[in-house]
Amino acid sequence: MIFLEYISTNTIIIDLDPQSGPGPEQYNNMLSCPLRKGCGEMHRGQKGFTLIELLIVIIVLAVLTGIAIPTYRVVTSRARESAVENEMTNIAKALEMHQTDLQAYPLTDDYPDSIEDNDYMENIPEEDAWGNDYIYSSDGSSYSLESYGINCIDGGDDDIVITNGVLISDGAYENR
Ligand SMILES: [Ca+2]
Repeated sequence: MIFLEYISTNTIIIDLDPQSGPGPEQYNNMLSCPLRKGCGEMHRGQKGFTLIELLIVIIVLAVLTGIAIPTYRVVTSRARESAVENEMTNIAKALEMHQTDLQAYPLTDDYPDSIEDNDYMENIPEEDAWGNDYIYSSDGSSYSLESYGINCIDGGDDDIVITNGVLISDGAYENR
């Protein structure tokens, strides 16, 4: 028979033979242990964390956090950029269908209505993954579709640009 008794937050007695368990005096000493001076102190031979060990743990956690946060940002930025490229590619396909059927791309002022009204694509997204408008311009014979990319301003290696069906600027990351 196993005798398990919880004495305090620091002491658990496991006694496989209740007949040989602590006597009344020992039992009372254990119960009063938290009240005795020095009871909670570390005994000789017991080891705790040293200040250096704690500092090492803190440094390791700081380094891991320093790696994890930038990595997370890169992963999310890359995912958004990839989504924008896919979206723009789908718009470009609709623009090509428009050009094939009507021998012209939609004029700047007719975009996106001319595509949606002719059923080349429904619900053309107006904003990219960063909440900025897609920039479309066309004179009918050629067009440019642009996202300002991660930095949300015109210019820089992060811009994503499709001109006449060709991806001429693919953003900050290599997504394909
Ligand atoms: Ca940009």
